Amino acid sequence: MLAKKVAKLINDQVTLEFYSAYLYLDFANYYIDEGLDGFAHWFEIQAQEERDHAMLMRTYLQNNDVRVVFGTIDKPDQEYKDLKAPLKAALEHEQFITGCINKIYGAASDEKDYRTMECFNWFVKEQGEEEKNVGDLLKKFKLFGNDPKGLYALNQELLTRVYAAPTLVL
Ligand code: OFO
Repeated sequence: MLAKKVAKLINDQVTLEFYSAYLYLDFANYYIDEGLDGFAHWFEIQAQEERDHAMLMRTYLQNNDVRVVFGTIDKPDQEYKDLKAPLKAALEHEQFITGCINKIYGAASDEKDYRTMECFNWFVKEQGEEEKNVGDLLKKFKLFGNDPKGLYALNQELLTRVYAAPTLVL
């Protein structure tokens, strides 16, 4: 059985992962509107991964006999002042989510809940990857995004991103 505190943190995280998907789709909406289909595509795949995370955590709770209760998904209400703004917001959001995942891991560790720690090792690593991916994209944008040809090439590169299903086995 999972400790109540650990179960609640994971349950809340399910909603946050769905919010992450919603936020990234909002970024995609913005880029579609700006004519940047590659940037939109990149965030649509990102959103798919976030939905996967939510579903994995949901299944993990259910496998451990925890009743999952969905929370309210907040409205993404950001105003994007320029093309770089969603990239910066994405990095900040990933850093925030890393803090949430670390909190779950820390609570599991306090409870000597080795099963949850084992499962969340994957999410800890995944957050490292996601911070790097969006951080790298932000760097590229800063280098090439202000030149129309550079922006076009970057947009084309982002169109090639391929969705990969999560490797975590519960
Ligand atoms: Fe859910 O992986 Fe980042 O946020």
